[in-house]
Amino acid sequence: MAIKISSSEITPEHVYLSRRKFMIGIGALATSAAVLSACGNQVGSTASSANSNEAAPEDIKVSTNTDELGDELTSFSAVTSYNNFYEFTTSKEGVAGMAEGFSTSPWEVEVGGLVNNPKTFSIDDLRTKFDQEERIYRLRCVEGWSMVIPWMGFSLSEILEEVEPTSQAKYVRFETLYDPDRLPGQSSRWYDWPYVEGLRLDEAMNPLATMATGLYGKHLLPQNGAPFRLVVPWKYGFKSIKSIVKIELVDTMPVSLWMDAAPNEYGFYANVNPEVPHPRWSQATERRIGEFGRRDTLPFNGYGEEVAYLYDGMDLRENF
Ligand SMILES: Nc1nc2c(c(=O)[nH]1)N[C@H]1C(S)=C(S)[C@@H](COP(=O)(O)O)O[C@H]1N2
Ligand SMILES: [Mo]
Repeated sequence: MAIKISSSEITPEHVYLSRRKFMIGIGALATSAAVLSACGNQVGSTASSANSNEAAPEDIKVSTNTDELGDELTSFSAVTSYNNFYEFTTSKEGVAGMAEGFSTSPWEVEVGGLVNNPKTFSIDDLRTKFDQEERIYRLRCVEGWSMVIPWMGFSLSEILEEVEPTSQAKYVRFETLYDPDRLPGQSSRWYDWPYVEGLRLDEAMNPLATMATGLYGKHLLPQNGAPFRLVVPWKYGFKSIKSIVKIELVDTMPVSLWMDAAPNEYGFYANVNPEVPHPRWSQATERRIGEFGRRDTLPFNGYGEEVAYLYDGMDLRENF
């Protein structure tokens, strides 16, 4: 079954930027209008292989076909062919092709900053030192679409316990590989590369905050953030930063790539919240890839029991 995703249902994250960035963009790019409309067209095109299992390899393994709410897993082919990964391209259907052959070995992840015991892990360390579990989570993109993905990985807290944050550490800052030769999207001047994301330390210590090394029982493919990415299931998908090379404990709130690009649109917390619209569209409903129609978006993406305590007493409209 092929599904169509129309541009009216899915608004791309990248089409509008803050006024400041927009002015820089116009100066840098004489053809900015053409670039914007080209991006719009790409998003409106068909995700032809989404939810078709035809291309699924033999070795994909899952223990169950649903998540804890009974929602069906999104097909392997949709999870690996409809992606946001701007280091390759802003075309969701284009990422997999562009990312093919991206080399992830050797790969090292430096964990340091305000810690007693800084460490550099190879990807083999990360796959063998920490028990890899299947973790089935919903991924809700800020654009209004979602998937259910069977990740392989372990809690971020396990790495943090190894490096021992000091009492000054308040936030965790993550960085994607910066290498424009291998990640051609990093030549785009619209964004301040590398991709950066962050969590408050107590959010990072919540067991749902996951470091993923695989999905469907296989190592991650490049389009999904190989070899090592963050998965924060209660926050919009852009917090789940891909292809991480650096994790740093810091004392001030990190500025993410999206906060830098459009601070009025993308906040630090980015908790999934149907009651707080994005400035340009509602967040009340979402399109589950592979389904027709829309379903209601759940507060904290359905993980409120596990995470709502983190925000007790906070105004989640102000801290969006
Ligand atoms: N480095 C990096 N990480 C990223 C992105 C990106 O462009 N670059 N896109 C984010 C967005 S917007 C989403 S919705 C998810 C998509 O993850 P998936 O393609 O594995 O489904 O990755 C997030 N992590
Ligand atoms: Mo996203």
